[in-house]
Amino acid sequence: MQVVKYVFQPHGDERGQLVALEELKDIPFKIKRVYYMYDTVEGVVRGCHAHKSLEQILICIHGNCKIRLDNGKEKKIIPLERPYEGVYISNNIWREMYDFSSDAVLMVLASELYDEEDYIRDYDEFINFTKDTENK
Ligand code: T46
Repeated sequence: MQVVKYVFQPHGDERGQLVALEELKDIPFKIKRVYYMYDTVEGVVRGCHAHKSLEQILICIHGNCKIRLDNGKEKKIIPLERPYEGVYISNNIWREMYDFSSDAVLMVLASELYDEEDYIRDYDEFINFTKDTENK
């Protein structure tokens, strides 16, 4: 599985750092939604689902966390530790977010509006969905 990690350009000067993200330029899709999670309780694992069509970029803009990606055949762990780096997650990938530092703020840029119908929350269903998609 190829993991696409982004390193964004910080615009630093004597005042500090600034990162700007533009759709279809820095981000490979039109951004329809932004959400973020914070105050994540120690030991919690979030996510544990896949999406049928959603694409996203995850950026830990403060603190750090880990992302486990699984395409049904292979798993990869991606640490997010810097506010100028992000990981791209396509559809059809099981994701889990864990090991959040107490100060972690995980921001997500998403290609679609929220739609519960797009979620696959059962792992066996995810495996069947990936097989069906491969056979098409
Ligand atoms: C994903 C990972 C990385 C909304 O009302 N609107 C939203 O846009 C989102 C994302 C969530 N919600 C509600 C639905 C739940 O009642 O917020 C609550 C928590 O959502 P969820 O349990 O889905 O959160 P995570 O952290 O397990 O997953 C989220 C995204 O849902 C998901 O798309 O890929 O982050």
